[in-house]
Amino acid sequence: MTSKVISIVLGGGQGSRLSPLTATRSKPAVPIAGKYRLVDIPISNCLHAGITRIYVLTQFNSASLNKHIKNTYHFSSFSDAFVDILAAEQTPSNATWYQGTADAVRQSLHHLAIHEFEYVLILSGDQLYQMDFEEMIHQHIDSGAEISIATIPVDAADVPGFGILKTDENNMVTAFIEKPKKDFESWASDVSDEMKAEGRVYLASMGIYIFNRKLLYDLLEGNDRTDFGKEIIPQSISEHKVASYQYEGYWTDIGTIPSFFEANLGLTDNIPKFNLFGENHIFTRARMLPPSKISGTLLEHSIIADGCIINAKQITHSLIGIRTRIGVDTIIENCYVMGCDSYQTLDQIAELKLSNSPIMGIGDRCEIRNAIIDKNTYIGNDVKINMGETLPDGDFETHTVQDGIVVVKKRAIIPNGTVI
Ligand code: ADQ
Ligand code: ADP
Repeated sequence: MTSKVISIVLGGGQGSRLSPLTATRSKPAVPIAGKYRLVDIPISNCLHAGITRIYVLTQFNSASLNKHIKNTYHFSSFSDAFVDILAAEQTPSNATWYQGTADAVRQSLHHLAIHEFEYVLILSGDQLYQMDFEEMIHQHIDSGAEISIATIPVDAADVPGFGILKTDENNMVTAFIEKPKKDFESWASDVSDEMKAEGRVYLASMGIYIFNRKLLYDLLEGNDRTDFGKEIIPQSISEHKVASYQYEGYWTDIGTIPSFFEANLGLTDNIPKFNLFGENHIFTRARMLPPSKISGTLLEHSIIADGCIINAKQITHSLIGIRTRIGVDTIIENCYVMGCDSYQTLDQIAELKLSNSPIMGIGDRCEIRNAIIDKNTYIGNDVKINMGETLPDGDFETHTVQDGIVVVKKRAIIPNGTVI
């Protein structure tokens, strides 16, 4: 059945919620878990389900996204599989960026038209989860629905961030409200005892939809509705057969700096909620990197990616991304260090040291806490980040602070002895 499906990954609007990580790259290209990119998550879920025709819609193209997709997703020339990026483009009929999720899909319909398919699976590009789309497709077909929405029970605190819906005894959606801010008690549903015990009694849309081909065209063509959550879905409930596909596994938003940070650090738990080691692992680019070399470091609850050279004193509850270099006596706690795109040569390093300039990576005797360090940064010696009182929010030349999390910007140079 999944051979009749085309998948569309919504790779992000103009939103700056992941800024400054998205300052120079498109959202799907944001690195996650030390060696992957955000887009690898929905793509891997599709591939595990046998859905092999995938479009990634993004507001702007970045070299890193193109390179990543091109170097990662290779298929036999005898198959019809592909992962293609569709960046918002100017065409004679459209001069602007995608106006919203539905508009993004509308603008890509002419690319879909050349394929044979019956169902379109629409996915968000900023969620961490492992879901069996094959089962969802089967349920969609068996129920005779025209639209299916993946749903998850959430608690009252989360309700204002989601589309909330009600279902009948056959799991058909009877009512939908996008992100209600107050007075939503009557939207509680009858959920499993386990969910009830956690106070998760509201059924939220996960922003994952299956549409029957014809209906999707009917809903998008000849109008200018821009959004699925605000317009298309609420307006479809009374006119079409809309099913809920309920999911109770781990699923989390990674579209904001705090949620992105928490989801990444969560991977260092003893038994993480998201399993990188299981059968449904995440695909990514196979790089020819050397193994990591570590000396004199006390490592606790940390993930170290390939190609690192680490001489730190202590790394606790942190992820260290590919090709990271960390100097002696440095302490790193609660950090996601994304790593580097290349190594500096010994000559380059010697030259920088002569002029007392930081070399790529993290220097000696640093202390860094609660931080995301973007790629290709030069953090000098004796740098202290977030070691004092909680910092107020702000945007500075080399870094930002949001909810106490310092994000050091890509390619930032932090001179020796800096205190942030
Ligand atoms: P949100 O996630 O808040 O709510 P939205 O901002 O529309 O909705 O984003 C959905 C996905 O599309 C995200 O991955 C986003 O990055 C991407 N996106 C947004 N605008 C885009 C654009 N112009 N071009 C390309 N991609 C774009 C939605 C639903 C809710 C549901 C939550 C679940 O509207 O009903 O509860 O998802 O997270
Ligand atoms: P990212 O989104 O990962 O920060 P960029 O758009 O900066 O990526 O880089 C695109 C690609 O260019 C990287 O994946 C990397 O392979 C390559 N690259 C970047 N900087 C260098 C460099 N100094 N030397 C060699 N290759 C580089």
